[in-house]
Amino acid sequence: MSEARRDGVTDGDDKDRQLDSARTDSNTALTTNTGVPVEDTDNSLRAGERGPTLLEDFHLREKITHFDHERIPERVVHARGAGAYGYFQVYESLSHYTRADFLSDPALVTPVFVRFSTVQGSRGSADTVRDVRGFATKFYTREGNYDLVGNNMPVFFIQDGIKFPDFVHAVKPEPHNEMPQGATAHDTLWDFVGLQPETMHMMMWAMSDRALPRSFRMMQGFGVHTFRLVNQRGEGTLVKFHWRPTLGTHSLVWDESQKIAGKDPDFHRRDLWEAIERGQYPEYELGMQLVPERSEHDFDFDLLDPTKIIPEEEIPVTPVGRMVLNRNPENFFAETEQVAFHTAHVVPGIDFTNDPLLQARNFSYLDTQLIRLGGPNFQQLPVNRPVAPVSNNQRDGFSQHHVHRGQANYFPNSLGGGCPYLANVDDGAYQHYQERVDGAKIRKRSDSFADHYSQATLFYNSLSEWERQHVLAAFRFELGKCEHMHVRQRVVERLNNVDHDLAVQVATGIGADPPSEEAVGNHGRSSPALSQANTVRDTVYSRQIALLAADGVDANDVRRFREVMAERGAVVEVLAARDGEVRSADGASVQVDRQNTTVSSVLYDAVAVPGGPDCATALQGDGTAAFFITEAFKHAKPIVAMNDGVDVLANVPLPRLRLAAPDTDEVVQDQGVVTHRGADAQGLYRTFADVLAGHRAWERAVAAVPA
Ligand code: HDE
Repeated sequence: MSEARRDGVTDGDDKDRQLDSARTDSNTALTTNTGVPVEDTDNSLRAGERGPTLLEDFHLREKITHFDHERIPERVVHARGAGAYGYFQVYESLSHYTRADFLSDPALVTPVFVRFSTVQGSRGSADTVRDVRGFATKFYTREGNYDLVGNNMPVFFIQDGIKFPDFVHAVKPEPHNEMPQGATAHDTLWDFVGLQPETMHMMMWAMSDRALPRSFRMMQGFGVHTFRLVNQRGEGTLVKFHWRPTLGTHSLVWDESQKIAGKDPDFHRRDLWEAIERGQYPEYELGMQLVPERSEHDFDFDLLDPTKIIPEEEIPVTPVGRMVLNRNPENFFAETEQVAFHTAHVVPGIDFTNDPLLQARNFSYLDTQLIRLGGPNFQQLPVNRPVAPVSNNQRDGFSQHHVHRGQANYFPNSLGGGCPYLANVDDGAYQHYQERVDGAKIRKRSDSFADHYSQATLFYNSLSEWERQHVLAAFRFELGKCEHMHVRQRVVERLNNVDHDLAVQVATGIGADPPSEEAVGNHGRSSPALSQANTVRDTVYSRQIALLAADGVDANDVRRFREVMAERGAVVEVLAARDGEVRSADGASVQVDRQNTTVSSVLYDAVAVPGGPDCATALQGDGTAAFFITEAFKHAKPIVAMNDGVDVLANVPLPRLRLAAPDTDEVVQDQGVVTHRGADAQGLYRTFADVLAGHRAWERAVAAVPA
């Protein structure tokens, strides 16, 4: 990474300055790990040119040994991830609710590191699989690290952490043959789901478009559990955390996701990295649903049950602050792989509730990190180190990096001057919320956790028609991959408790028996905030547009389209059959950004076809270009054609569309396909930008499109 960019972006960030002490550049002569210069790293030391290698070759042994130990265990879940640094700033003081310093001072800029992840697949799996996404944020506050370890869905599969190993075993690749990778579409998961009805609400989310985010920059984050804020007076307020991307919550479609998994398995990782390198920093707003302690029991579900949301129509989400991610890590392993998040990393003013899933998490993260990061000193790793001072008597262990001075390593002591001494509340000591608890030791789930279906139905009812179609298709796909008919059948019976019509339609698609009657009537309630149809749809910022070009292209069309889209923050890439440049109709050269065989329509948000008669003829005769357009159409992507480019659309295998006719100046928009012929294309650009801001033309009928 260039120094100039880093300096420009990160000046004044405590964490960045701290990381500087750990950054190294390999810009001297080659040395061993002990600093001895090396003159030959290609030939091992041997007895004679063709003789055996000598044990005394310390350089060979060190080099190979280090290599042999380069790998650490991957995370048991969330193994595949991508991270970025940035900052968080609260809008107004929340000191009424919490004593957390970073939430109390609007002038304070708190450095953060965020890691996004998939859950099921291993480190090398594809980004665009159908899965939940992790959204974990580490706030390096002045009072210590606070981790908000969330997901992009607001509920979870199970209610009690003791079920987590069972759930994860069921969802991971099957134990006998380690298949499938990065996929939930297999028997063991659905066997578990059918037998464990508390999964149903989350399964509705997992079968929805939420499981196919267009980008990490376009997905929500949720803390899932109900947490507790505690103010200076020790008063608690129950809270659910929400992250909302400023670009809106948008998704891919399933066929596209599967193809991207082959065309660019790093799709989300690359998108995050490139957006930050371009200076188009991902932004999220932090929101809170705040519930006074006295209202804890005012709901028809239990706030401690992590399979439930609080509908936003009941408790609105209050926007409280903003997070911007503006710096890529410099070393994937050192930072993104070694970062250690933990729900129990809290700061004064943030506390837990008795959610049984959260309680188990508070045990699990440290436990797993002890083995993953090789011992108890992983908080000393650069990415994990707090910017707050650390001072205690915890000593020794593998890879101890500190040289603790002094004789006293115990408390209380007089030999070390009584240090480290105990902090009091005024010094910012953490104090646990004094919740009254009283109960018999018992292994029993509360009856208030018993309703597994009402909110699954609420979610389904809240979706738009196209979202419901996607859910139906997802159930049919996933269950269609299950070999055991009884596994399919049991899930259908469960679905009948969510929505009878859905259960019947799923059953019909997978050869199962449709339930003959409703299990329970659909309660008919909905929560519009849950539908992606109601997300932000007014910006094309950072959207990727493929412009198809060939010799004879109208250079003006290319230049003006590029300029207008760039003004709006969209990125246009010129694709052609070969790298370098194409010749325009008037003999000028147009720079090609990518050879079209190295990319695919699935990697773009929209397609543009410029004018130029020869270009149009060439594109019509080019199967790659024709398929590009057809496939983009299939995936409901906006398509724009200018002048002779309109003829290309008329000649590729698309359903009948209304297109701009010759000798008219009309901008025609039909199912997200925008066309125009004429010199003044401002109206075309405007209409196209509106369609693109809407993400996809969901009204488009695509079933018959051969792509
Ligand atoms: Fe996690 N989870 N989890 N989880 N989780 C881990 O910790 C666990 C749960 C989440 O980018 C592990 O360091 C249990 C809910 C994220 O590094 C592990 C239970 C939510 C990440 C673990 C849950 C999450 C993890 C694996 C049920 C959303 C990735 C490696 C009681 C609110 C963090 C590690 C990163 C990672 C345990 C349920 C989110 C094994 C026992 C609910 C985003 O400790």
